[in-house]
Amino acid sequence: MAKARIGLVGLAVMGANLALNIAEKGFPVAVHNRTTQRIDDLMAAAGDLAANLVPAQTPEALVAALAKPRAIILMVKAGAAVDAVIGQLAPLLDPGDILIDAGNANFHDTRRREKALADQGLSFIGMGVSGGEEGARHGPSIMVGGKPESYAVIRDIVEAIAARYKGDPCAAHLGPDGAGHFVKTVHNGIEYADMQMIAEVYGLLRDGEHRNPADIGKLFAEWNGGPLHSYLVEISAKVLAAKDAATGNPMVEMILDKAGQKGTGRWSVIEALGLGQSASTIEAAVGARSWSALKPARLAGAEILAAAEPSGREAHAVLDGDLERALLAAKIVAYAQGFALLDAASQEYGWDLDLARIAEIWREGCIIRSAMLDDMARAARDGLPHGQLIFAPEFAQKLSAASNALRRTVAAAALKGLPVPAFSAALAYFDTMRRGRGTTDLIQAQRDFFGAHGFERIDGGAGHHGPWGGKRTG
Ligand code: NBP
Repeated sequence: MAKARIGLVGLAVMGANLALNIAEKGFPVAVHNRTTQRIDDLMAAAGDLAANLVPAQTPEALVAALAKPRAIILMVKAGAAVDAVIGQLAPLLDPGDILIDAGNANFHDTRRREKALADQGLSFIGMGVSGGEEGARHGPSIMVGGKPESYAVIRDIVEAIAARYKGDPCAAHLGPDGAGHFVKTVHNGIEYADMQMIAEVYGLLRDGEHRNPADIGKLFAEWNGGPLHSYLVEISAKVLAAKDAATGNPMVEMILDKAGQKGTGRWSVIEALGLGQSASTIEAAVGARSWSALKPARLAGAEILAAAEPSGREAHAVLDGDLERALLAAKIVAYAQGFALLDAASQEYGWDLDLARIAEIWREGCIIRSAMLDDMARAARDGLPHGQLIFAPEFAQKLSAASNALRRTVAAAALKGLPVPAFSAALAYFDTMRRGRGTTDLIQAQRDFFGAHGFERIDGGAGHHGPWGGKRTG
């Protein structure tokens, strides 16, 4: 058999499906997995596509099966597994060969690996892949970071396997070293916020309006036909309609309310803070998942804090129309914060990220695909006023029109005693950004009082001190 065009290591859910996708697009792909049973399983399940798969039982066999320059995709667990596989493969490769990490790596690791491999004459591509199992098999969104000349070697394969939006592949080379993995991280951060906001709507309807899951699911299905059209709203409708086969109960009610997280949401928040930003909607979503893990404490809290049950007298019903607009407004803020974070990182690391292109490759294939992304791409192409998506005319108008619905929703939630951390964060950001004058004049005064930090005066000049005198501590 002729040499394979590309190799793939790691045949769990994502890797196996990506291998089948590559094979289906006509590229011979050599496949390897540490536990070799997975290789046999893939070959057995591949059907006709097995003709384009080259099983390699060892790393040596994998390398021997590849045409030069060799390109090998790693689709193993993020973290130590990636370093382990690189450690096995790198000594077997020649200068000019390319390793491509397609897992959810922390972009700092990607930058480190790129440097280390460059010293050995090897190229390293950090490639974020979104779309889950289905996306990997039939077309994910692919965010690439690395040297353009390395990407040129695999570009035809990447574009062939990616999702398409009206014919345009949802794959792009976005910048050097860690740029692709950073964009994937922020994608996941936005995903966290989007999922949390949808869950907040569910909570308000379930606990505030006593609606059943099937009914709430129908509402999401309706919304999916309008401006909220998105993969996450669509699957939420399906999830809420599903029944548990064992009990006949709504499936969602049989699921323990404790969510896991693997790191990308948290990394978005950490990076945002490190860059002097606050992606507060993402932070709220990450925090909500952490609180969800405190199940025993929350059960205890329900007893200990029972006296704090709100009277509910002042609370008004949350209207479906308000919720739809509130979700739209909050989602715009989450995406805007994500884009602001991308922009800040782009400046910090000199990546020159094209925000419009990023929005374009998120239009299909990825988990946050939604009708809004095409409009966001257009707004970013036109240039974001002050770098803010929420100031782009179309979004400023949408957000302003929906803001009172968001306000009523957050107010009703507060009066009913129902937590809506992501909605609240979105509203606070919106209200902060629409006020020219904030309250940090007092903070500056406090800082000067105890620490002689000095402040700028509104009538000019920095380094002023207030007339507080006395003893300063600090
Ligand atoms: P997992 O993240 O569960 O990783 C399992 C794979 O890693 C197996 O092939 C396993 O080999 C291999 N592996 C491990 Br663990 N340690 C290894 C080591 N020391 N040496 C060699 N191989 C090792 O698989 P996944 O869910 O398919 O995800 C793969 C990557 O894609 C991850 O980075 C994930 O974050 C990312 N991702 C996942 C999704 C999703 O929806 N699942 C979506 C987008 C991105 P073994 O079979 O021998 O144990």
